[in-house]
Amino acid sequence: MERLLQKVSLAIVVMAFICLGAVEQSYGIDYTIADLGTLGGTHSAANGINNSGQVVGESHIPGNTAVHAFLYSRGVMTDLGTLGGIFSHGTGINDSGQVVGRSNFNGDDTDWRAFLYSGGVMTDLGTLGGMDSFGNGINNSGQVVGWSELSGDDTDYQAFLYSGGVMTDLGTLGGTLSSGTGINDLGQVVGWSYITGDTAGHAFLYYAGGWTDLGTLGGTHSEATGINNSGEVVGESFITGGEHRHAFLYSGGEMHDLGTLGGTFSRANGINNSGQVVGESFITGGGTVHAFLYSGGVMTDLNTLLPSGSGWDYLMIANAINDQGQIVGEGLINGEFHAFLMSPMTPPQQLDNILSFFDSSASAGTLAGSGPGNSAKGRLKALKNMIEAAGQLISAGDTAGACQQLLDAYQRTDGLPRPPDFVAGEAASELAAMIQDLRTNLGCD
Ligand SMILES: [Ca+2]
Ligand SMILES: [Ca+2]
Repeated sequence: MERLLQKVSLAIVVMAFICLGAVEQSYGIDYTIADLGTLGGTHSAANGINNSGQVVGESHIPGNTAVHAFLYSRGVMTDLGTLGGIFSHGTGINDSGQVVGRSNFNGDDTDWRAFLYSGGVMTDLGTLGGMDSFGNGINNSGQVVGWSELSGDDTDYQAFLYSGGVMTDLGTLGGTLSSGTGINDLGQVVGWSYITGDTAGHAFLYYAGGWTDLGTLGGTHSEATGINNSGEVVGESFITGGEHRHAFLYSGGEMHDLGTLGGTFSRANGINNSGQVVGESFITGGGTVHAFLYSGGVMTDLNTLLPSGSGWDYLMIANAINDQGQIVGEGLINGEFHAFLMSPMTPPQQLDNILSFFDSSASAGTLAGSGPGNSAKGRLKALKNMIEAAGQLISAGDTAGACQQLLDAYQRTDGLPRPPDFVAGEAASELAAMIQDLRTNLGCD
């Protein structure tokens, strides 16, 4: 009888543990987030990031009289200026710090040129014969893709590849219009193109003269926005029924629907070489866009990964992710939409963050030792010792030891009776979640 009861109570504990895990939706990595500020106006947005953490985008200038491309590097946002017109936008950056984008060039705000910014100089890449061109993507060889008008002004345009100082018309999937949106280090280009008869626009993959129609998720139109060095492509497509658009990931010759955060719309904007995808999605029905990260088969609302007390109202769009997992986009902070940079913490940073949270919560009184009098103080100190010991094991490279130490610490904060918790208070459950995140990041389970 006693054995049976033990088994039953163990089962309850195990079930409670599983339920807690499900509710927490622990992603495993804690993040820091930076407000990149503006060039003096009230709005900015980040569109691209390289593997050094340099960011490009666009920002209003003082007085909000214009929008200029910016380059953000080591805490400083630099105005890249324009080719002579009013507006410019930075759309992509490679690992050498070369920036691609578009700019007005002839004094007004109706004509555009693709630009390449390199070594402090912004260069007009010209066109395929018409007036306007847009630069959308760049790879580590400095090859640029975008679209250009073929003749005249505000007329037909097609995808171009700019390589070695020469702009080449890539053509189309059979229709009249196309646009290049991304290029990887192998020179594979993605974008969208009208198909024969101009009855629909489809996402495409172009390489060395060969075109692949990536199809759709069942609806009429699709559009690719990015490609990584494994040839995995992301974008958006109308789904079956034709009414709604969903983010897609094209890999292994198939287009996969990434779903949404709960609403009717999603769109993928970027992918890194680990296959992590970022984008935007309605969270309910047809309203309120939130930035998402899709990783390991799961789409996560980036807002659930914000550090507590970050000051951001919400993160609206994620536009790019680099190979370190750093994410850039646009969110609302203090009543203004600003460019953001989210960076995953390493395990040692995560552990320092846990200790800071521990100390600030203890001094604020939201975390206290459990039990009466001196035993409460002793338990609070004992738990901190356990977390510090885990930090020493991480530094020593003993991941298995750190995992065990962190499991012991977690079980003394998890709200479950066995083993008894060492701490209580409103911060205890967040502390438990942070410890569990670190365990996930270390690959403990
Ligand atoms: Ca024009
Ligand atoms: Ca416990």
